[in-house]
Amino acid sequence: MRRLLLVSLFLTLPYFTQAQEVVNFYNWSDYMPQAILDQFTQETGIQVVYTTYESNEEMYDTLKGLQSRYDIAVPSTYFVSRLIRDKMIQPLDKKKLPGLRNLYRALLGKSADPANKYSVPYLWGTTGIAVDAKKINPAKVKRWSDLWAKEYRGKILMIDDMREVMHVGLRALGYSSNSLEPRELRAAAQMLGKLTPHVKVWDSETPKDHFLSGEVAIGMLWNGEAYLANKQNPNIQYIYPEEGAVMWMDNMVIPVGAQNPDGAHKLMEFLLRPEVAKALSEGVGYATPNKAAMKLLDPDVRNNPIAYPPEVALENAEFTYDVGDALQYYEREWAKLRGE
Ligand code: SPD
Repeated sequence: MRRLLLVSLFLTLPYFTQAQEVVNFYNWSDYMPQAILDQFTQETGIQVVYTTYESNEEMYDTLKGLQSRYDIAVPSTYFVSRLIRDKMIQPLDKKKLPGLRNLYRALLGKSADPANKYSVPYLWGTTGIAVDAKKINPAKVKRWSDLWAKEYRGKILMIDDMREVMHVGLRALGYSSNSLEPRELRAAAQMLGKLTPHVKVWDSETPKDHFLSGEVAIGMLWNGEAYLANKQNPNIQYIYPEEGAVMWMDNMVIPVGAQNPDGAHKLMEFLLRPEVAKALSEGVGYATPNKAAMKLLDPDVRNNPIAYPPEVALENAEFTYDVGDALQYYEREWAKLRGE
Protein backbone atom coordinates (compact mmCIF):
# COMPACT_ATOMS: atom_id res chain seq x y z
CA MET A 1 0.00 0.00 0.00
CA ARG A 2 2.80 2.39 1.04
CA ARG A 3 4.61 1.54 -2.19
CA LEU A 4 1.54 2.26 -4.26
CA LEU A 5 1.19 5.67 -2.62
CA LEU A 6 4.79 6.53 -3.43
CA VAL A 7 4.40 5.49 -7.06
CA SER A 8 1.27 7.57 -7.56
CA LEU A 9 2.95 10.56 -5.90
CA PHE A 10 5.90 10.16 -8.27
CA LEU A 11 3.58 10.04 -11.28
CA THR A 12 1.62 13.17 -10.32
CA LEU A 13 4.62 15.25 -9.18
CA PRO A 14 5.52 16.69 -12.60
CA TYR A 15 1.97 17.98 -12.89
CA PHE A 16 2.26 19.97 -9.66
CA THR A 17 5.79 21.21 -10.19
CA GLN A 18 5.36 22.31 -13.81
CA ALA A 19 6.01 26.08 -13.86
CA GLN A 20 3.06 28.19 -14.97
CA GLU A 21 3.54 29.91 -18.33
CA VAL A 22 4.05 33.65 -17.90
CA VAL A 23 3.74 36.71 -20.14
CA ASN A 24 5.57 39.80 -18.91
CA PHE A 25 3.48 42.78 -19.95
CA TYR A 26 5.06 46.25 -19.73
CA ASN A 27 2.46 49.00 -20.13
CA TRP A 28 1.47 52.54 -19.11
CA SER A 29 -0.21 52.98 -15.73
CA ASP A 30 -4.04 53.08 -15.65
CA TYR A 31 -4.15 51.44 -19.05
CA MET A 32 -5.55 47.93 -18.47
CA PRO A 33 -8.46 46.73 -16.31
CA GLN A 34 -7.31 43.78 -14.17
CA ALA A 35 -10.51 41.85 -15.11
CA ILE A 36 -9.27 41.58 -18.72
CA LEU A 37 -5.99 40.00 -17.66
CA ASP A 38 -7.84 37.66 -15.28
CA GLN A 39 -10.08 36.49 -18.12
CA PHE A 40 -7.02 35.81 -20.29
CA THR A 41 -5.42 33.73 -17.50
CA GLN A 42 -8.65 31.84 -16.92
CA GLU A 43 -8.95 30.94 -20.60
CA THR A 44 -5.31 30.11 -21.34
CA GLY A 45 -3.70 29.28 -17.99
CA ILE A 46 -1.04 31.90 -18.83
CA GLN A 47 -0.22 34.22 -15.97
CA VAL A 48 0.29 37.89 -16.86
CA VAL A 49 2.92 39.76 -14.87
CA TYR A 50 1.96 43.40 -15.35
CA THR A 51 4.49 46.18 -14.79
CA THR A 52 3.94 49.87 -15.55
CA TYR A 53 5.96 52.83 -16.80
CA GLU A 54 5.24 56.54 -16.89
CA SER A 55 6.77 57.66 -20.15
CA ASN A 56 8.01 56.38 -23.49
CA GLU A 57 11.51 57.41 -22.47
CA GLU A 58 11.36 55.28 -19.30
CA MET A 59 10.06 52.29 -21.31
CA TYR A 60 12.82 52.76 -23.91
CA ASP A 61 15.58 52.91 -21.27
CA THR A 62 14.26 49.78 -19.54
CA LEU A 63 14.10 47.81 -22.78
CA LYS A 64 17.62 48.92 -23.61
CA GLY A 65 18.83 47.53 -20.27
CA LEU A 66 20.37 44.09 -20.65
CA GLN A 67 18.24 42.62 -17.89
CA SER A 68 14.92 43.47 -19.54
CA ARG A 69 12.90 40.41 -20.48
CA TYR A 70 9.49 41.89 -21.28
CA ASP A 71 7.25 40.02 -23.73
CA ILE A 72 4.99 42.96 -24.67
CA ALA A 73 5.43 46.73 -24.41
CA VAL A 74 3.12 49.54 -25.58
CA PRO A 75 5.09 52.46 -27.06
CA SER A 76 3.51 55.46 -28.73
CA THR A 77 3.85 55.53 -32.52
CA TYR A 78 6.78 57.96 -32.45
CA PHE A 79 8.71 55.47 -30.35
CA VAL A 80 7.80 52.47 -32.52
CA SER A 81 9.97 53.88 -35.31
CA ARG A 82 12.80 54.49 -32.87
CA LEU A 83 12.59 50.94 -31.48
CA ILE A 84 12.63 49.51 -35.02
CA ARG A 85 15.61 51.67 -35.98
CA ASP A 86 17.50 50.58 -32.87
CA LYS A 87 16.59 46.90 -33.51
CA MET A 88 14.92 46.61 -30.13
CA ILE A 89 11.67 44.96 -31.24
CA GLN A 90 11.02 41.84 -33.30
CA PRO A 91 8.80 41.14 -36.32
CA LEU A 92 5.35 39.77 -35.49
CA ASP A 93 4.02 36.46 -36.73
CA LYS A 94 0.85 37.68 -38.44
CA LYS A 95 -0.46 34.11 -38.80
CA LYS A 96 -0.97 34.19 -35.05
CA LEU A 97 -2.88 37.48 -35.24
CA PRO A 98 -6.00 36.94 -37.41
CA GLY A 99 -7.73 39.55 -35.21
CA LEU A 100 -5.77 42.26 -37.05
CA ARG A 101 -8.64 42.26 -39.53
CA ASN A 102 -10.80 43.86 -36.80
CA LEU A 103 -8.76 47.07 -36.84
CA TYR A 104 -9.53 50.24 -38.78
CA ARG A 105 -7.52 50.21 -42.01
CA ALA A 106 -6.88 53.94 -41.57
CA LEU A 107 -4.99 53.25 -38.34
CA LEU A 108 -2.78 50.58 -39.90
CA GLY A 109 0.21 51.13 -42.15
CA LYS A 110 1.33 54.38 -40.53
CA SER A 111 4.72 55.71 -41.57
CA ALA A 112 6.38 54.52 -38.34
CA ASP A 113 5.77 50.89 -39.32
CA PRO A 114 4.26 50.90 -42.84
CA ALA A 115 3.30 47.22 -43.04
CA ASN A 116 2.68 46.77 -39.31
CA LYS A 117 5.48 44.29 -39.33
CA TYR A 118 6.28 45.10 -35.69
CA SER A 119 3.33 46.83 -34.08
CA VAL A 120 -0.38 46.45 -33.39
CA PRO A 121 -2.50 49.51 -32.46
CA TYR A 122 -3.71 49.32 -28.84
CA LEU A 123 -5.56 52.57 -28.04
CA TRP A 124 -5.44 56.15 -29.30
CA GLY A 125 -6.16 59.42 -27.60
CA THR A 126 -5.59 63.09 -27.07
CA THR A 127 -4.02 65.42 -24.54
CA GLY A 128 -5.93 68.58 -23.74
CA ILE A 129 -6.67 70.87 -20.80
CA ALA A 130 -8.59 69.72 -17.71
CA VAL A 131 -10.29 72.23 -15.47
CA ASP A 132 -12.04 71.92 -12.12
CA ALA A 133 -15.21 73.89 -12.85
CA LYS A 134 -15.78 74.49 -9.14
CA LYS A 135 -12.64 76.62 -9.01
CA ILE A 136 -12.15 77.89 -12.56
CA ASN A 137 -14.75 78.90 -15.13
CA PRO A 138 -14.21 76.47 -18.04
CA ALA A 139 -15.66 79.03 -20.49
CA LYS A 140 -12.59 81.20 -19.84
CA VAL A 141 -10.17 78.46 -20.85
CA LYS A 142 -9.90 78.00 -24.60
CA ARG A 143 -6.22 77.85 -25.46
CA TRP A 144 -2.96 76.34 -24.27
CA SER A 145 -1.72 79.91 -23.79
CA ASP A 146 -4.42 80.46 -21.15
CA LEU A 147 -2.34 78.31 -18.79
CA TRP A 148 0.00 81.30 -18.37
CA ALA A 149 -2.75 83.47 -16.78
CA LYS A 150 -1.70 84.93 -13.41
CA GLU A 151 -4.76 83.63 -11.57
CA TYR A 152 -3.85 79.99 -12.25
CA ARG A 153 -0.41 80.20 -10.67
CA GLY A 154 0.24 77.42 -8.19
CA LYS A 155 -2.83 75.47 -9.34
CA ILE A 156 -1.36 73.89 -12.47
CA LEU A 157 -0.58 70.27 -13.35
CA MET A 158 1.73 69.34 -16.20
CA ILE A 159 2.07 65.83 -17.60
CA ASP A 160 5.70 64.83 -17.14
CA ASP A 161 6.16 63.99 -20.83
CA MET A 162 8.82 65.71 -22.94
CA ARG A 163 7.12 65.71 -26.34
CA GLU A 164 3.73 66.69 -24.92
CA VAL A 165 5.02 69.60 -22.85
CA MET A 166 7.02 70.82 -25.85
CA HIS A 167 3.81 70.50 -27.89
CA VAL A 168 2.15 72.99 -25.52
CA GLY A 169 4.94 75.57 -25.95
CA LEU A 170 5.31 75.03 -29.70
CA ARG A 171 1.60 75.22 -30.48
CA ALA A 172 1.09 78.22 -28.19
CA LEU A 173 3.65 80.01 -30.41
CA GLY A 174 2.03 78.76 -33.61
CA TYR A 175 4.74 76.22 -34.48
CA SER A 176 4.33 72.55 -35.36
CA SER A 177 4.65 70.21 -32.39
CA ASN A 178 6.94 68.08 -34.60
CA SER A 179 9.25 71.02 -35.27
CA LEU A 180 12.80 70.20 -36.35
CA GLU A 181 14.01 73.79 -35.85
CA PRO A 182 16.32 74.41 -32.88
CA ARG A 183 15.28 78.09 -32.93
CA GLU A 184 11.58 77.21 -32.51
CA LEU A 185 12.33 74.67 -29.82
CA ARG A 186 14.38 77.21 -27.90
CA ALA A 187 11.55 79.76 -28.12
CA ALA A 188 9.01 77.18 -26.93
CA ALA A 189 11.22 76.15 -24.02
CA GLN A 190 11.77 79.80 -23.07
CA MET A 191 8.04 80.36 -23.00
CA LEU A 192 7.50 77.17 -20.98
CA GLY A 193 10.22 78.33 -18.61
CA LYS A 194 7.92 81.20 -17.58
CA LEU A 195 5.20 78.67 -16.70
CA THR A 196 7.20 76.03 -14.82
CA PRO A 197 7.74 78.07 -11.60
CA HIS A 198 3.95 78.13 -11.24
CA VAL A 199 3.38 74.40 -11.81
CA LYS A 200 2.25 72.67 -8.64
CA VAL A 201 2.45 69.06 -9.83
CA TRP A 202 4.35 67.21 -12.58
CA ASP A 203 2.93 63.72 -12.98
CA SER A 204 2.42 61.17 -15.72
CA GLU A 205 1.54 58.19 -13.54
CA THR A 206 -1.80 59.15 -11.95
CA PRO A 207 -2.40 62.75 -13.07
CA LYS A 208 -6.18 62.63 -12.59
CA ASP A 209 -5.78 61.94 -8.87
CA HIS A 210 -4.42 65.46 -8.26
CA PHE A 211 -7.57 66.92 -9.81
CA LEU A 212 -9.81 64.61 -7.80
CA SER A 213 -8.03 65.45 -4.53
CA GLY A 214 -8.37 69.18 -5.26
CA GLU A 215 -4.59 69.70 -5.26
CA VAL A 216 -4.67 71.28 -8.73
CA ALA A 217 -7.43 73.09 -10.64
CA ILE A 218 -6.14 73.29 -14.21
CA GLY A 219 -3.59 71.58 -16.42
CA MET A 220 -2.72 69.14 -19.16
CA LEU A 221 -4.46 65.78 -19.02
CA TRP A 222 -4.73 62.64 -21.11
CA ASN A 223 -8.33 62.20 -22.28
CA GLY A 224 -8.80 58.78 -20.67
CA GLU A 225 -7.71 60.15 -17.31
CA ALA A 226 -10.09 63.09 -17.83
CA TYR A 227 -12.90 60.69 -18.77
CA LEU A 228 -12.45 58.66 -15.56
CA ALA A 229 -12.07 61.80 -13.41
CA ASN A 230 -15.20 63.33 -14.97
CA LYS A 231 -17.18 60.16 -14.18
CA GLN A 232 -16.20 60.48 -10.51
CA ASN A 233 -16.55 64.25 -10.35
CA PRO A 234 -18.43 65.98 -13.20
CA ASN A 235 -16.73 69.28 -12.26
CA ILE A 236 -13.56 67.96 -13.84
CA GLN A 237 -14.02 69.01 -17.45
CA TYR A 238 -11.90 68.50 -20.55
CA ILE A 239 -11.17 71.21 -23.11
CA TYR A 240 -9.68 70.78 -26.60
CA PRO A 241 -7.33 73.79 -26.92
CA GLU A 242 -7.87 75.96 -29.98
CA GLU A 243 -4.19 75.83 -30.97
CA GLY A 244 -4.57 72.04 -31.22
CA ALA A 245 -4.63 69.08 -28.86
CA VAL A 246 -1.91 66.43 -28.86
CA MET A 247 -2.94 63.28 -30.73
CA TRP A 248 -1.18 59.95 -30.22
CA MET A 249 -1.61 56.23 -30.60
CA ASP A 250 -0.03 53.50 -28.47
CA ASN A 251 0.89 50.14 -29.99
CA MET A 252 1.73 46.62 -28.80
CA VAL A 253 5.20 45.37 -29.71
CA ILE A 254 7.38 42.39 -28.78
CA PRO A 255 10.85 43.41 -27.59
CA VAL A 256 13.95 41.57 -28.73
CA GLY A 257 14.93 39.20 -25.92
CA ALA A 258 11.31 38.42 -24.98
CA GLN A 259 11.16 35.06 -23.15
CA ASN A 260 7.69 34.13 -24.37
CA PRO A 261 6.92 35.61 -27.81
CA ASP A 262 4.33 32.90 -28.41
CA GLY A 263 2.46 33.86 -25.21
CA ALA A 264 2.80 37.52 -26.25
CA HIS A 265 1.06 36.76 -29.59
CA LYS A 266 -1.70 34.93 -27.68
CA LEU A 267 -2.28 37.93 -25.44
CA MET A 268 -2.25 40.32 -28.43
CA GLU A 269 -4.77 38.17 -30.28
CA PHE A 270 -6.96 38.08 -27.17
CA LEU A 271 -6.83 41.90 -26.94
CA LEU A 272 -7.82 42.14 -30.61
CA ARG A 273 -11.14 40.40 -29.92
CA PRO A 274 -13.97 42.91 -30.38
CA GLU A 275 -15.56 42.24 -26.98
CA VAL A 276 -12.20 42.51 -25.18
CA ALA A 277 -11.25 45.71 -27.05
CA LYS A 278 -14.67 47.11 -26.08
CA ALA A 279 -14.05 46.32 -22.39
CA LEU A 280 -10.58 47.90 -22.63
CA SER A 281 -11.86 51.15 -24.14
CA GLU A 282 -14.78 51.39 -21.70
CA GLY A 283 -12.54 50.58 -18.75
CA VAL A 284 -9.85 53.19 -19.36
CA GLY A 285 -11.70 55.85 -21.38
CA TYR A 286 -9.46 55.94 -24.47
CA ALA A 287 -10.54 55.29 -28.06
CA THR A 288 -10.23 51.83 -29.56
CA PRO A 289 -8.63 51.31 -32.99
CA ASN A 290 -10.84 48.21 -33.29
CA LYS A 291 -13.62 48.78 -35.83
CA ALA A 292 -15.48 45.63 -34.79
CA ALA A 293 -15.43 46.78 -31.15
CA MET A 294 -16.90 50.18 -32.04
CA LYS A 295 -20.22 48.53 -32.87
CA LEU A 296 -20.36 46.96 -29.40
CA LEU A 297 -19.46 50.06 -27.38
CA ASP A 298 -21.85 51.36 -24.77
CA PRO A 299 -23.40 54.46 -26.48
CA ASP A 300 -22.56 56.50 -23.36
CA VAL A 301 -18.86 55.91 -24.06
CA ARG A 302 -19.03 56.07 -27.87
CA ASN A 303 -20.84 59.42 -27.71
CA ASN A 304 -18.71 60.81 -24.92
CA PRO A 305 -16.65 63.68 -26.40
CA ILE A 306 -13.81 63.13 -23.92
CA ALA A 307 -13.23 59.46 -24.81
CA TYR A 308 -14.16 59.80 -28.52
CA PRO A 309 -13.33 63.33 -29.73
CA PRO A 310 -15.77 64.86 -32.22
CA GLU A 311 -14.09 65.75 -35.52
CA VAL A 312 -14.36 69.48 -34.89
CA ALA A 313 -12.36 69.15 -31.65
CA LEU A 314 -9.45 67.72 -33.62
CA GLU A 315 -9.29 70.47 -36.22
CA ASN A 316 -5.88 71.80 -35.20
CA ALA A 317 -4.76 68.70 -33.33
CA GLU A 318 -1.35 67.37 -34.28
CA PHE A 319 -0.20 63.77 -34.18
CA THR A 320 3.20 63.25 -32.52
CA TYR A 321 5.82 61.89 -34.95
CA ASP A 322 9.38 60.68 -34.52
CA VAL A 323 11.62 63.70 -35.07
CA GLY A 324 14.74 61.64 -35.85
CA ASP A 325 18.00 63.48 -35.25
CA ALA A 326 16.19 66.58 -34.00
CA LEU A 327 15.42 64.64 -30.82
CA GLN A 328 18.69 65.93 -29.37
CA TYR A 329 17.32 69.50 -29.47
CA TYR A 330 14.17 68.44 -27.63
CA GLU A 331 16.26 66.61 -25.04
CA ARG A 332 18.52 69.61 -24.56
CA GLU A 333 15.61 72.02 -24.00
CA TRP A 334 13.79 69.53 -21.79
CA ALA A 335 16.83 69.02 -19.57
CA LYS A 336 17.05 72.80 -19.03
CA LEU A 337 13.34 73.06 -18.38
CA ARG A 338 13.15 70.23 -15.87
CA GLY A 339 16.51 71.08 -14.31
CA GLU A 340 18.02 67.70 -15.18
N1 SPD B 1 -2.34 56.29 -18.46
C1 SPD B 1 -2.21 55.99 -19.86
C2 SPD B 1 -1.42 57.01 -20.59
C3 SPD B 1 -1.29 56.76 -22.04
C4 SPD B 1 -0.47 57.77 -22.70
N2 SPD B 1 -0.26 57.51 -24.02
C5 SPD B 1 0.67 58.17 -24.83
C6 SPD B 1 1.25 59.45 -24.51
C7 SPD B 1 2.19 59.90 -25.56
N3 SPD B 1 2.99 60.97 -25.22
